[in-house]
Amino acid sequence: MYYIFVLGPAGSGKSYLTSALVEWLRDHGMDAIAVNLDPAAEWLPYAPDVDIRDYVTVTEVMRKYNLGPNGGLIMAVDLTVNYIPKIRDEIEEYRPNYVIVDTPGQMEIFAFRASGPTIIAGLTSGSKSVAIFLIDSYLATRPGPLLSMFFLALSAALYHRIPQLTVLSKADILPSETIDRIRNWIENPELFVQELKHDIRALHSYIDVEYLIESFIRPLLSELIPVSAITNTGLDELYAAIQRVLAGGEDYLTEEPSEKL
Ligand SMILES: Nc1nc2c(ncn2[C@@H]2O[C@H](COP(=O)(O)OP(=O)(O)O)[C@@H](O)[C@H]2O)c(=O)[nH]1
Ligand SMILES: [Mg+2]
Repeated sequence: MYYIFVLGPAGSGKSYLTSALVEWLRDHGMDAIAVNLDPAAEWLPYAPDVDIRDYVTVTEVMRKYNLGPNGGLIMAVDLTVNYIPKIRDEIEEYRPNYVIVDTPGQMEIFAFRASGPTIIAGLTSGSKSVAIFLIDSYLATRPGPLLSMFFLALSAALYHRIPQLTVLSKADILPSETIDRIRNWIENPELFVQELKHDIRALHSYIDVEYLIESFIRPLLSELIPVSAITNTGLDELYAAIQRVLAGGEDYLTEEPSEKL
């Protein structure tokens, strides 16, 4: 059983990608289940097989503890830790090949507080896992906002400590030349730095951007995989990258049958 955690800022496309990835895996003959860990989700683009909202919802928590929406979400995510054993039991009953985990909309509450990494470690103990960090195409066309997203991706990886892939989500909104330009930035950071210096003039006078990129961002971001959850473009490339992390490039489809024997 392999875990895939879908992470990214609010609105970056986590729930849509969860939906598309589960469908894609099923269409390719694998048993995949979708787990919703967002206690604030009102509507999801997929039917979750396992759902934290069966145990905790933000509305209940807000009422019970007299909290506003932000306090309610923090409390609800913290309370999720108590339900890990139950959620694990539910997941194990399905005996899936892949468990795709959709995480709370507000990633700072999930990824940057103790409860998020505790939930990830508690769910995956003994299973291989990978995180997919989504960078929204809307924020990737200019070097400045893209750099902020790189930092966010790096910060998330430092907290959860499982291997992480970086995805350019909603790639269908960008022309292919723009995607090529962004990918070129990743492959040639000196180009990225040049354009970044035009984009954020104030930055390079006191921060050594080349050093930051080469030392911190490049090792994490060896590739940026453009994916669309609307057209399904890039899901095959994403799957190949997931394979490289989880199964060392072996074709899992033929190497290891479903545990449902
Ligand atoms: N064009 C386009 N829009 C998308 C895609 N994925 C998600 N969206 C839109 O982005 C919005 C936020 O997506 P959602 O998955 O709910 O984001 P989340 O908060 O990260 O879970 C939704 O209203 C979708 O319509 C995509 O691949 N392409
Ligand atoms: Mg969502």
